[in-house]
Amino acid sequence: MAQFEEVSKQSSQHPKPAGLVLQYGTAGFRTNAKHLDHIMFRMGLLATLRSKKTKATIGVMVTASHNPEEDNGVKLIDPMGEMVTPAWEGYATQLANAEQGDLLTALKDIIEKESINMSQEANVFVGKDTRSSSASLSQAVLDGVSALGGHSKDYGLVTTPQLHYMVCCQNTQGKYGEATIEGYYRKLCQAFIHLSVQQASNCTDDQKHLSVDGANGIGALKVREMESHLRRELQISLFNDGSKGKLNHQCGADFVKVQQKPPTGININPGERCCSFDGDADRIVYYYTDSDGQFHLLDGDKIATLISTFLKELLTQAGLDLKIAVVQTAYANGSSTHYLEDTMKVIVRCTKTGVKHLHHAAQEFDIGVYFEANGHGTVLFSKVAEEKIQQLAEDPNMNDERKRAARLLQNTINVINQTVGDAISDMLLIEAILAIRGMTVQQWDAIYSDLPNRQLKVKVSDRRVIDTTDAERRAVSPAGLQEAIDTLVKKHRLARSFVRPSGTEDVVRVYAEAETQESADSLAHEVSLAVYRLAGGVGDEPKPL
Ligand code: G16
Repeated sequence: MAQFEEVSKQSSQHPKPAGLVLQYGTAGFRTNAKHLDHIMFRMGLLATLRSKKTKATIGVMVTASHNPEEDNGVKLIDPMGEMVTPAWEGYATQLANAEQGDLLTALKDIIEKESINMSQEANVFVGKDTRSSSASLSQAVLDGVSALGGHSKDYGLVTTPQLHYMVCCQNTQGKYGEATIEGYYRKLCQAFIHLSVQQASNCTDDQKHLSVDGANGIGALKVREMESHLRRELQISLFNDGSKGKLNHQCGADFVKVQQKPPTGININPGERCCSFDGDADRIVYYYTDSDGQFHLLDGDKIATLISTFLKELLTQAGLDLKIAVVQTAYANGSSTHYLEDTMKVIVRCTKTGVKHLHHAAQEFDIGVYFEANGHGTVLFSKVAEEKIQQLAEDPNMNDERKRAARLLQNTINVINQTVGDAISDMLLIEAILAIRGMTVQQWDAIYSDLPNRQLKVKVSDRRVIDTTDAERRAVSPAGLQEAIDTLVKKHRLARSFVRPSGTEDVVRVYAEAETQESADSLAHEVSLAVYRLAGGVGDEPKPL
C-alpha cells in the first residue's frame, strides 16, 4: 500500500535510536528532548490511526509541562478533549519502542487489532508549548500525520487545555464552543464577566487585582492575549512572562507547591492574592504572604474546597437535587479530606495520580469536582445536570432566588473548561467565586488548616521496582518497604506517608504529613532513606532537611 511506503520513507527521516525504550507515563512520553524526534513522528502516526478509528479529530500536544526546559513530551487527546484511552496508551508504547525495521509491523498490528478502515479520513490538531525544542518536534508530529495521509491543523503555540478545548469543540460541531483561540477567550471571558456582575457591590479595584506567575511559559503569552477580553473586571500583573527567565526555573506551580515558597521574579505585597501556572498552563496554585512575611499556599485541595462549597450553596439555593463529589489523590492533605467529608458532607473519592484517573471518577457524578493537590483539576457536569440547570434558568414561573442561582450555575459551567484542568479557566472561576462571595484570600485560606507536609524525590536505579496499590497509598514491592513506612509513620502524630514512582520524571516521589512541620520533614526524610536503602538508591544518601 502506498501509505505504508510513505511511512517507511518518512520514518527514515525520524529514526529511532536502537535500544532506546520509553514508556507512556502519567501524561504521555516525557524525557530529554533529544530522544524524542522518532516518538513525535510515531505519535503523529498513532493519532492518525486513532482518528480513523473514532471518525473524529484527535489532538497531539507537544509539551513537557512542569519539567525543565531541556525536556519535552507529548500528550494525546481523545475526541471529547479527554486524555487518550488506556488501551491506546499501550499501543503508543508499542509503537514508540518498535525498532526501526519493525515499525510497519507494529503499525499493521494496531490496524488489525482495532480493525481500522484505512480509507477513512483522519484529522489531527497539533499544538506546542514555548520550549525551544517544540518547533521541530511538532513538525515531526505533522510529518507522521501526513505520512499516513491524515489532515492536520497546526494551532502553533497554545496551552495544553486550549488544545483539549479545540478538539472537543471540533468534535461537538461547535456545541461546546468555537474551535478557535478567539472563541475560547470569548466564551470563558463572557461567562466570567456575567459572574462578576453578580459580585458584592463593594468590590474595590484592589480586590479585582491578581498577580500571575506565568512560569516563563505559554500561559504567560496566553494571559496577555486574553487580557482585553476581561474588560478590566480582572486586572492582572504578569510576572515571569518569558521575556528573561528560564521556563519553570525557580517559578511556576510545581516549584511553588513542592518548595512551599513564592517563585522568584514576582513582587508580593503582604495580603495580596497571587497565583502560579505551570509550563503548559494546566495547573494553578494560589498563595499570599501575611504581614509577618509568612507564606501561605492555597493548593489544589483548597481550590476544590472553594469550588465545591460554592457549587453546593448554589444547588441548595436553586433547589436542585444533584449529586456532587470531590475526587482527590493520595497527595490530598488529610485536613482537606476531613473537611470535605465531615463538615461539608460531600462524597470524596481517591484515585491514582494522573488527571485521566480523576476525570474518569468524576464522570460518575452529576457534578464531579476533581483536583490534584498540585493544582491540576476542573469540574465536570453530567448532561442531566446541565439540562436541569438550563430548564430552571429558563422557567418563567420560577422565583427570583432559584432563577438567580440557576443562572450563576450556567455561567459557572461556561467559565469552566470541562475537558481537562486549565489554569486560565480555573483562575477565572476562582476569581469570580471570591468576588461573588466577597471573600478575601485569607478568608478562603481559613476554611481549614493544612496539616504540615513535605514532598521529596529519591533517585533509584530503576523506579519500576516500586509497585503500589490502594490508589498508590501502599507499596507492594520491594519487599519490606511498606512495613518500614508503617513503622516510621507510627513514630509521629497525625502522620501519613506514601511513596510512588513518578510517571513524568526519573525519580521516586515521597510524601509525608504530620502534626508539625518538623515531624513531617523528619518523616519524609526517614521514608526517603528507606526508599534509598530498599529500592536501589543511587548517588548520595538523602540528607536530613
Ligand atoms: C502530569 C499529570 C498530573 C500529575 C503530574 C505529576 O502533570 O497530568 O496528573 O500529577 O504529571 O505526575 P508524576 O507524579 O507521575 O510525575 P503535568 O502538569 O506535568 O503534565
